[in-house]
Amino acid sequence: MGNYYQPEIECASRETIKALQDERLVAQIKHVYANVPYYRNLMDEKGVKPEDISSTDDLHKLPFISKNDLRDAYPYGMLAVPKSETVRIHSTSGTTGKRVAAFYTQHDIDLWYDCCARAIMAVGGTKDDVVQVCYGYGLFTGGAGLDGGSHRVGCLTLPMSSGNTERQIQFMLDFQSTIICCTPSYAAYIAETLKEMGYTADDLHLKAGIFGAEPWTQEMRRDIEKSLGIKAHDIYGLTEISGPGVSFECEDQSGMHINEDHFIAEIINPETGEVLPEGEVGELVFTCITKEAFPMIRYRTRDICRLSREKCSCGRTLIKMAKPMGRSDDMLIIRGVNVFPSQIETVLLEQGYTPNYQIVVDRVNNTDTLDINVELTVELFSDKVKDISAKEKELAAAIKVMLGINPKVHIVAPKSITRSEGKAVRVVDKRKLY
Ligand code: DLL
Repeated sequence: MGNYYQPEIECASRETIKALQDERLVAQIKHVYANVPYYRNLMDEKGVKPEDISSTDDLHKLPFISKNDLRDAYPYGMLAVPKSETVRIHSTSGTTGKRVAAFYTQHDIDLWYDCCARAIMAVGGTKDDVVQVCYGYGLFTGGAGLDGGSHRVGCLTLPMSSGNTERQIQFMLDFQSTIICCTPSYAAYIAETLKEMGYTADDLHLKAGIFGAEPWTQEMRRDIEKSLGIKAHDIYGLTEISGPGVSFECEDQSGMHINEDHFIAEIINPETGEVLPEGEVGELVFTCITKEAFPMIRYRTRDICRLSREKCSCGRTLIKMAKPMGRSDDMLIIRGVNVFPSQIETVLLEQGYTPNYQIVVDRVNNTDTLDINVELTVELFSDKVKDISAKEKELAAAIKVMLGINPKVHIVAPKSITRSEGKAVRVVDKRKLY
């Protein structure tokens, strides 16, 4: 028997889930049509009425919405309940344009925490665990979500937030934390600091990590697992759809189970909007069927991945999404070639480098340039300039094989690339300045 939080849903038959989704979708569309003029207009423009939606098979009739709609409707234009019914706001960092604010009723918060509790139990969490939450607290959803989930499971919760890395490690040692939650790039930084402080994974009591909020590769997973002595699990979510826990990885570590009783997932062709058959790679779209305050309908996430209904060894029947390879708007087009930063990360880690790297794209004389700065590791240390330049060439050649274009690799001094305590900034695209 697996470690489930709500087995009646997590292991439900397809028919049960489909029936639940049908019923909830119909009610949700009535709710938004009646209460959100912005949606009503979009549906009217497309000629769809709530009566046209009788099951998930009708989902394709509904209009998409995107971040631009949220920006247009900012701050209160998408609210589907009276303001007096809401109890919380969370928000994105808003680095590109206006921020996006999401609202929650108490019921929305309760369901969100349940989703995060499922994620914690899926990595083996029980009330005997000590969960150290090192995602940021505040407007970011990471801290609040995993904190709420941890309480639901009954774990002893350490609400650390991110940063102050030596203190994180001290608490980890003192309170014998067993589960750690943070971004994968911060987990790598914690592992590096642990070593510098003279400790090894054996000094810790950690058994599992719940890492998400940014793309990370399988190679990075293996690195973190080794350096912290844990099993590293992925977790996915976005502020607009509640936060972490939209989907979560189980012990099988083969993709993330989507909480389908709350969110319906579709994969579309990002160019045409056409719904793609299961198994194809495309843009992930979510419809929230239980949200009261801020129900996103066919929300385009820009995340690129694929869905799979293959049977999972954990016993859960919830559909799985693959690790998103990046956002369509993070994809770089360099000399006409599509490049995801995660492809470069794969090569760097395979070649024995650390996940401390930076990608710089520029345009010189009308030609795109790709420069990759990566830190020299102690193991690869060499003080001969000749050796360094040979290593740079070797790495550039391996990246060329992966991408099909030639980068310029610069091996830089250890610790010279800024470490991340939250979401890592991997790419500097100077072309955007023009
Ligand atoms: O990052 C929510 C979250 C917090 C998820 C903690 C997991 C853990 P936002 O700041 O709104 O919300 O960013 C959402 O981050 O559209 C993806 O592009 C990316 N993302 C989130 N999780 C993953 C993941 C939170 N596991 C955006 N793998 C999403 C890859 C991820 N990308």
